[in-house]
Amino acid sequence: MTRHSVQTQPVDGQKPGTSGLRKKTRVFMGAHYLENYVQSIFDGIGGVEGKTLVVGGDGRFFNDRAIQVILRMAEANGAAACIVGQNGILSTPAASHLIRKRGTDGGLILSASHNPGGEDEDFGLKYNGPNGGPANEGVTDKIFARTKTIDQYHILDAQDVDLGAIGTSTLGAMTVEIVDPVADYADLMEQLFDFDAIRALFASGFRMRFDAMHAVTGPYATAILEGKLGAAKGTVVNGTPLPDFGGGHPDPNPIWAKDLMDAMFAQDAPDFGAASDGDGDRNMIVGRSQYVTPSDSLAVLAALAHLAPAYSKGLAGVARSMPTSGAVDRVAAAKGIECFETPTGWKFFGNLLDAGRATLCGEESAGTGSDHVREKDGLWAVLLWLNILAVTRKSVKELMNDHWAEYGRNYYSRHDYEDVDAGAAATMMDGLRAQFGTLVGKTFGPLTVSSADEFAYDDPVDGSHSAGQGIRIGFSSGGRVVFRLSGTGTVGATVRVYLEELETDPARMDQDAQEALAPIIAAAEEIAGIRAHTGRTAPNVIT
Ligand code: G16
Repeated sequence: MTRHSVQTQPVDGQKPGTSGLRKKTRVFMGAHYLENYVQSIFDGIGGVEGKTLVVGGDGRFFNDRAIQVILRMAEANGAAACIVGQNGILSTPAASHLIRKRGTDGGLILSASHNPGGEDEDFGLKYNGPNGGPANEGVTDKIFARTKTIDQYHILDAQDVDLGAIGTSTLGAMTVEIVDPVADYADLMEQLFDFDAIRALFASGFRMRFDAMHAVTGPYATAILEGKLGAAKGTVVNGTPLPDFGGGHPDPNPIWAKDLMDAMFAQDAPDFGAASDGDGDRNMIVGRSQYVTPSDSLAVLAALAHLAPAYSKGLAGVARSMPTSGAVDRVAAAKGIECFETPTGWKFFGNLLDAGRATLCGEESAGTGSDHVREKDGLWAVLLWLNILAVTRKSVKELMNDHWAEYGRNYYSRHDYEDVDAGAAATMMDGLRAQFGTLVGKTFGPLTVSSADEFAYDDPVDGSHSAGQGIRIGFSSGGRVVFRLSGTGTVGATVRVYLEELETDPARMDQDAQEALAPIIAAAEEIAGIRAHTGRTAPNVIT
């Protein structure tokens, strides 16, 4: 086995987005592309000499090939050891846990999350630091800077490592440890939640459907729900991870998890439904005939987390991304705990979690998590819901109605315009910025604008400043609209329009969300000119 230093030159567009670098799989498969990025990560974090890294991914097409390259490059860069999930599999939260539990120097997670997988679809790679969380902007800036100057990478000339065989071997001078991807994670869940209570719930005849969407949570959900908690066989559907996710779009929302929605709104619907995404960090919660928005889910979990053993002493604080609804703010206010509003991206929660300022965090994009790891965690959210259902023995519908009666209801919806011309999207955003000075006081139907600005964040822990994090327009009704460009798309621009209206009248808690939001939707169009700019008459995806 010999080590090589390969001469290379920078390639364009290796700027990590909201969650690492995401590109078409064929781009990652192109000459030197993956190698350049891996070397840039290694260089950007100050080298990996003597370090131990966790490596794993969501099993999508190219996952296994890319891991072989990463292992050979880690060796050639002097890494001491890599801990790899069996067959290259690790859900994002399981990777985060492993990094923390084993005290490693971080890890490389291969995933494009909820984006489709396959040779013609998407691939991604990100670095998580020793705290188990996504690298902060200071680190990703260094990685990006290196992609622009890179002139060589180092790689070992060697045979493939057998990723299927659990145990320890060596690759050159580096130790490679292949671990069961589920075991440590399942143990952690058992420490956090009352498994006896959940077991009793299932034993009482409670029925559940968990749609793993042919993505990474299948083995985790099967082992925990069916294996440890006694849910009936067949509770987990689409439970085998496939390189192309069965041709589906592993994004747990009512559009892409339509089969689950149909099952939950059918006559013989189970009591509880849930789904997770490509890499297992997102979740969707749905009761019998009751969809729960991610923003509402965060609020309910914040209100009732104390029913689970790990959170029985209450929460230090909560945090949500700016476009997430204010439902959780109302819970925090009632409980007298701090509530933080951060930019979109899980990395912004890291400091708050590390500092013990926030215990629970969540985002409208179907991510919820706590300080047990430093990533959002789909199955964790499902288990916390199960723990709450087991203790209260209420239905999801009853829990939601109780919640809205107590705290008010934040009607919420997100309208996405995907693959829009990037220039047109930027022009639309500039057009909004140009109106900041004149919007306040203007009326749109029944609504009066009360504020208009672009969100910027000063991290309360390290003082770092993040600007340009989404345009928000508030209305005196308590409603608002937020405009933001996605940081995770791989083609063109995706315009996200986040719509929210607060309802505190108990007689008006049962409306259809799109109807309740109709005045805000109309105002958003009038202010931004979405149709004219995007050339679209309607959003591609409404969640
Ligand atoms: C990633 C981040 C999330 C963030 C989401 C936003 O999700 O991890 O924290 O909310 O991106 O996506 P966008 O920029 O497209 O709105 P994931 O699940 O793709 O890793």
